[in-house]
Amino acid sequence: MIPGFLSPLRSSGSVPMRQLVTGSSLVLVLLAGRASADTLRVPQDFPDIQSAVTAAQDGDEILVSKGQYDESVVVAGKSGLTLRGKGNPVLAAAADGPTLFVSACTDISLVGLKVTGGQGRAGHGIHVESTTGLLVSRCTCEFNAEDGLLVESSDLVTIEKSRFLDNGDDGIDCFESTHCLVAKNVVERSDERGIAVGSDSALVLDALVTRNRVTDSGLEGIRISSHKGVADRNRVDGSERAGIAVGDDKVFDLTDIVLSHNTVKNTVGDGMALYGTGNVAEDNKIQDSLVSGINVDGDGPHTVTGNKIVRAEDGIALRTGTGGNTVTGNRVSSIDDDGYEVGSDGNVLESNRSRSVGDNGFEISGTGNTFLSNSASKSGGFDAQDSAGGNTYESNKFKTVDGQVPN
Ligand SMILES: [Ca+2]
Ligand SMILES: [Ca+2]
Ligand SMILES: [Ca+2]
Repeated sequence: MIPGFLSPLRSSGSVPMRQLVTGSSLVLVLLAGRASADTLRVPQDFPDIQSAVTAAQDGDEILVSKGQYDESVVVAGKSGLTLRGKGNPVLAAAADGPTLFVSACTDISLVGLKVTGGQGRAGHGIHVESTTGLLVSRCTCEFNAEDGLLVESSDLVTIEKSRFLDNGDDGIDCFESTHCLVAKNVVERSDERGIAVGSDSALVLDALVTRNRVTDSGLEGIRISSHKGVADRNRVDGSERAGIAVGDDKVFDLTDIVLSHNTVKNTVGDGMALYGTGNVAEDNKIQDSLVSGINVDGDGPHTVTGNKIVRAEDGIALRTGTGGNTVTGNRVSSIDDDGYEVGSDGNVLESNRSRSVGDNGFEISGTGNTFLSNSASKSGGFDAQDSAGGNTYESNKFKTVDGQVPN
């Protein structure tokens, strides 16, 4: 279930931003108003990138040849500008602050650049702010003190086919920005999050994070906060917190976020964590989580369906939050403690399976829950144990039961 709101972005992931924003009459008028866009060559026509940027007019392309450029570049107030590297030129910061700073621009493309050495408290590789229409494609951002790429307060952003390695904060951080497509990137060894998309306000993000490979993140592999976002078909391996998280336990104003068809492995925290209300985890594969495969918290009702979880402390945990969640068609196996731990109230669990768990298949301490057509086998403790009572059971396959579970 991928909401349709992203279809214009999704169908054009590799199309230059100029085409993505053809709805912007401003861009078309500017492009049509010149006889032809110029190509400015660095270092052939201009000794450094900054002097080419300063000279560039709307619609120009700056072609940067192979080599290392020790500069911190500022692109401000430009429209329709492309910075294209030929032969993987390296842009290395010359001062504190971001290596490449893009501010208040329209329709900017950054293609084929390696950006490194961002220093100090604002030492991001690429920092983009207040820009409409951004394409970052086939770039590498590595060894920057802060984020590899920080995009703030911007709209219509495509980040694709790029690499974000060994950055001191997040690999990719889209903050207070809308219509962000983050696709087919490789993100490794971020000190904090691999990919963060979010807002501190109630911003509707319309974000899609898809087909990225995120490895060895110091906090969450992927984190989405605020409203309306999708993480689909990503592969996350190795996170010190959750592999993929909707917000965290401090941010509860989170809705309409879908995590689907992702593969998550080797998390020190939960495989997936759902906070907020009205979010979805479906058809994910999660293995080797040191805490829960999926941890469901927040105000509910969340939907957790069709997930497969192997090797975790608990399979699916509904131990906190206000409950009211729908949990259907999940399979958990080779779990250290409980397959499903249900501590909150008013949840519906239907057609879930638990197999080979150290303690209970279904461990229930909440009330007002409904258990329908679930099954458990090879439980070290009981297939189902209810220490609270006040729950409804129908058509479950439990061989060993304890407490308030009917025989
Ligand atoms: Ca950050
Ligand atoms: Ca447990
Ligand atoms: Ca237990």
